[in-house]
Amino acid sequence: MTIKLYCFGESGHSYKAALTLNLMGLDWDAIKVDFFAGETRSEAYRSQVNELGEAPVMVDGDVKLTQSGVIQQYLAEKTGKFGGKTKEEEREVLRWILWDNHKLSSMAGMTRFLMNFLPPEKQPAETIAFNRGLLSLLFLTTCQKSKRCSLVSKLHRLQTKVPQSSSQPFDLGCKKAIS
Ligand SMILES: N[C@@H](CCC(=O)N[C@@H](CS)C(=O)NCC(=O)O)C(=O)O
Repeated sequence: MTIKLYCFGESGHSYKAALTLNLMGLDWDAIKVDFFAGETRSEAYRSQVNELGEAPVMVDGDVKLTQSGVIQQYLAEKTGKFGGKTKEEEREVLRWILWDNHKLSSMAGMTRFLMNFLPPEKQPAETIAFNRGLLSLLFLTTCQKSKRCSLVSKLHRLQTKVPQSSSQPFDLGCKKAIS
């Protein structure tokens, strides 16, 4: 059965879940959430999709999950990819998922939105500059710890840059990540 992901292209957390699905080679469909028309705040969305009123939400048969980090963990278990082979490695993966969710994704997602989806005259230049400075430090830390600088800097570029034209909300961005 094809996995479904409730998501929208402007959402950094949705992007992260979509990227994970693509990197794991899974078949999935995007269900576009009309965030800017207030869909996530609607009674229907909160009662049927996610009581927290957030995206992404992943549905795999009977399994419905919210929180991008939990979605990543579930997909790692399902595919046996990227989740670690020993308990120690699993804990290390969880440690980075928690760090990412707290420190990195929210900042990267918000900056990606401000830089790419607001009209130029509405972009808050000072906030963007501040966020980018902080993100550079966070990516530098990640880079030094993981010793995988080229992958980390590639992800940095991808997280804040969005393709200008794409028929599918996530196609271009995600496919570029693995090319
Ligand atoms: N910690 C959550 C954050 C999800 C989140 O904040 N999603 C945003 C879109 S990027 C959202 O739906 N916000 C709606 C709201 O907070 O009302 C995750 O990792 O999935």
